Amino acid sequence: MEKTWRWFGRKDRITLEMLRQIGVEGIVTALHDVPNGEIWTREKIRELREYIESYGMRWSVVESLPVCESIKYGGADRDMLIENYKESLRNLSAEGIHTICYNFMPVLDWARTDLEHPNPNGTTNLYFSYSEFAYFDIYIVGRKGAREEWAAFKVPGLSVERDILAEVEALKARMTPEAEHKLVENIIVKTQGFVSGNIREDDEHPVELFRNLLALYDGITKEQLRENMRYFLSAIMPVCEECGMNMCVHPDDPPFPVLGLPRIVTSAEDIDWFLKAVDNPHNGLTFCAGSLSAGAQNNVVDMARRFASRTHFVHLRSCHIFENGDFTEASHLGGRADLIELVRIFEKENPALPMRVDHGMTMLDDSSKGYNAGYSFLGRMFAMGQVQGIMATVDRELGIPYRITGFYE
Ligand code: DNO
Repeated sequence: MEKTWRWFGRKDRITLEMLRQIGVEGIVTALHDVPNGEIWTREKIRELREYIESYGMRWSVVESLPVCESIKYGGADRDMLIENYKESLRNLSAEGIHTICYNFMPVLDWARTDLEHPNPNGTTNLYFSYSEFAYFDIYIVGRKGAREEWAAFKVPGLSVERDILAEVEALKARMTPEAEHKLVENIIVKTQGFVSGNIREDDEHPVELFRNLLALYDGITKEQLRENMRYFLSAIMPVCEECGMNMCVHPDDPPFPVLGLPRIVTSAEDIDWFLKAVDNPHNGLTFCAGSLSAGAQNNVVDMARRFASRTHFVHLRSCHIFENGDFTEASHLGGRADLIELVRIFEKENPALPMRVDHGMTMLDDSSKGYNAGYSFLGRMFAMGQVQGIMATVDRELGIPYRITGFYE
């Protein structure tokens, strides 16, 4: 696979010069300063592409070309927004970029409750706790019907009994305003802005904004959301065919419904649905092993075998699910995702497939640097080293040449 790295543009503290030294071949990025829904112009795309190329790398993948909420819930202006999307696709293709990662998650791009959960070795990782999430839902957002839903809650994919409401009350007894503020920051602020999500770090009333966003989806069922995804994909496929664009949807993270919102890219059944609903090779998947492995229902290796031929982009990361269903991000050599087997599957399928190491632990100096949540430098570099080792070993096994970049050979 092509070794790529998610880079957040010129403002990223992690520079292209640093990435050149650690074996990165391709860059995954976006025009983060263009508001969602606006057309990405050729000039802006070219300027960033040339900057990346001046460091000896290429712009391999766009992550993300965001799909506006209105396209997701089927608002009055969706056709206009889809036209803009098509224009951006044409412009990207004219500049030689042909792989587009996007998501179809309503409101919240991804969710964690703790961004600095300690590992036994003193590093930290991202963490998802059901009871903290339920507390946020019931007591901070105050969503109608939340309490009833949590009363009937079953941990997805596991047969463990859990009285979430009792856990939420226990949390409430020891909650402080600071801890409450932190929960808001973790769930809807710090994880969102930098990925072109709906809420930015400087929004003054994030919870209010969030409630308004949730309201847009009143009455939108899973079936309706699926229809809206089918509508969007059918509309853009002719442009994708005409200019050789590969669309690859990112799975929902975490892969289960949250806050009463439907989620439609969570499991093998879901993936099978959207691939068949618009059965075109340009309609494909970002195989995010981390997001998929956070769902106990998912056998990630089986899914990779099944969907490899429609996978256009790979995210390598792995999750550990605790007995009560909470999950955290595991070592890239451990957890549920079996990255060694995944590398074998994808290297056999297509050695040119772009792959990036996803989320790394925060280790050593990382914590003082203020990196985006999940996107540390040393932790990700450590994972990148592990993945390069896996790739070199698997490639030798398979008789595929492994590319070492930056050294005399
Ligand atoms: C989080 C990322 C997501 C992803 C988008 C793709 O770390 O994996 O924000 O980039 O969902 O559209």
